Amino acid sequence: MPVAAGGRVAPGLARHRVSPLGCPQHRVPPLGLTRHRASSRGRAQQRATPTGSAVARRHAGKRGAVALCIGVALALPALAQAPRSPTPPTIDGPITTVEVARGLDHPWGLAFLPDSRMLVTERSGALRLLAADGRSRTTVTGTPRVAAGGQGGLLGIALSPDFSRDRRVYLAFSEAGDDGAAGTAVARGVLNGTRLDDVVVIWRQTPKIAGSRNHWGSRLVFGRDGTLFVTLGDRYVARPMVQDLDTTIGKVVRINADGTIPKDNPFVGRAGARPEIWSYGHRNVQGAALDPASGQLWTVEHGARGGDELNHPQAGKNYGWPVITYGVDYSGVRIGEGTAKPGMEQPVYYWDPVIAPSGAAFNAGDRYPGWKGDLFVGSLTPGGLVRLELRQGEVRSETRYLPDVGRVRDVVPGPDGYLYLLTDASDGKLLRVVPR
Ligand SMILES: [Ca+2]
Repeated sequence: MPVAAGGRVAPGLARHRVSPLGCPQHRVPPLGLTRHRASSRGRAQQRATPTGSAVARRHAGKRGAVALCIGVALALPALAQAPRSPTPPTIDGPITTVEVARGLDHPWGLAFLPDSRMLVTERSGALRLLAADGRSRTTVTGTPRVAAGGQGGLLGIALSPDFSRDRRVYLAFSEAGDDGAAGTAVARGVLNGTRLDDVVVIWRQTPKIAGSRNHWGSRLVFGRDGTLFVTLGDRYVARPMVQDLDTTIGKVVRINADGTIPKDNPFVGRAGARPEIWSYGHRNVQGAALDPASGQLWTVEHGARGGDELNHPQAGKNYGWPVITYGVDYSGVRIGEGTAKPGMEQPVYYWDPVIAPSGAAFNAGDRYPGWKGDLFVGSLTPGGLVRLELRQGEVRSETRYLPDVGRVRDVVPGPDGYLYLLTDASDGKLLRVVPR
């Protein structure tokens, strides 16, 4: 397939699936796609040209169903298609890792205190406080009771932007409800030595869902204005609620640091919509980071098979799940209506095969020459660290590193300018990423 060397994304040549109409997902050769600069997002849009349609017709002539499908597609206004990862090979170098700590039980989230000690959440429910050198640790008491199991437990963590004064720690976790139901929730408390005081749940996903222990989302990211983004999942069995604005299933929400609702949220005052919703149509967002240059939110989302996505969620927009997606169910069954639909956003970029992304961070430091401003994403499967070079809101290239590091659950910049990783294992590690 048309993959440029070195993982460079070949604009307009990425493999595309026909069609916006929900026709069967026949793979077709490149349709002579051209790119048009999106007006507001700076993102490329692509549509079939007459040259492309000739290619398409030639191909489609092989099968009547395909011809019909493409013919109908070309007769309608073109819909944007996102660039697909060229699936570059994982390379050994120019970075490696130094082990800072090990013996962490499925660590999920990492936050650095101002004195360089580290808080690490473990999925089973423990919050560990590690010395700056990683060699000793204590368990923080007073943490909320979590519904651990499946993918759920103690998950994302963030410190208050004003932590040095208020000592507040924010935790995302799976919270039990009635009759076996559970949902993602956000608690905050005050770190006092090795104890969390004044713990209060400031926000709860609604409704709580029974019959699933998966898809909790759960990254916490503070915006520059002090509001808190909480990324969520579709709870696996609640897919029909993702497009329903009266739930917070499959949403990114934005709340104030005390759990109240920012007055400038996009659905404030709209009947039948939850006012905390920032964006919707998400499947399971386990990576999120604020671009240090723009202050805007970027998210990385677990898709179904072939549908992992990089998004740049904007206020009030619909990111499509489960109506549009590049993925199919792991059973092979199609999902939704196709890959594009008016009123629904395309991802900035998607992965097929998937990388099972978890954790994302922009590199703002100077430790890695030439990589300033790049977005790093953890991969659970196949594992390792993915670097995305971004340019004007588009992915310019993708490179994959650390072939032997295993499942990466979180990626966090340290106060020393290095990136730190958590690996997802019963003997999970905290690793510093260093140039080789
Ligand atoms: Ca999407």
